[in-house]
Amino acid sequence: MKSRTMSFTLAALALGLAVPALAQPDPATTVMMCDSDNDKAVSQKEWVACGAPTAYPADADKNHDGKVSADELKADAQAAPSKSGATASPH
Ligand SMILES: [Ca+2]
Repeated sequence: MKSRTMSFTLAALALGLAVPALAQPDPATTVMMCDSDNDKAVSQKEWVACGAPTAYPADADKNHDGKVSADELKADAQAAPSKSGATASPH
């Protein structure tokens, strides 16, 4: 029973360590890395193609143009920090 708990803890730790490391790039970097057609925004197709560690943030697409810009990602991350994997900070 104890070893099962330990395994779970290690798995959770591994996930906790891996995901923030990949999710950490700021919105501008994410857009720069995933924007393959250089329109300064990332479509769902581009998002998936660049292997983003989180699901495409469709709800960040505030102007509903089918892609998310760095500004939209930034606003979305600030609205829900836990969703992007970012650690909540006091500021
Ligand atoms: Ca948009």
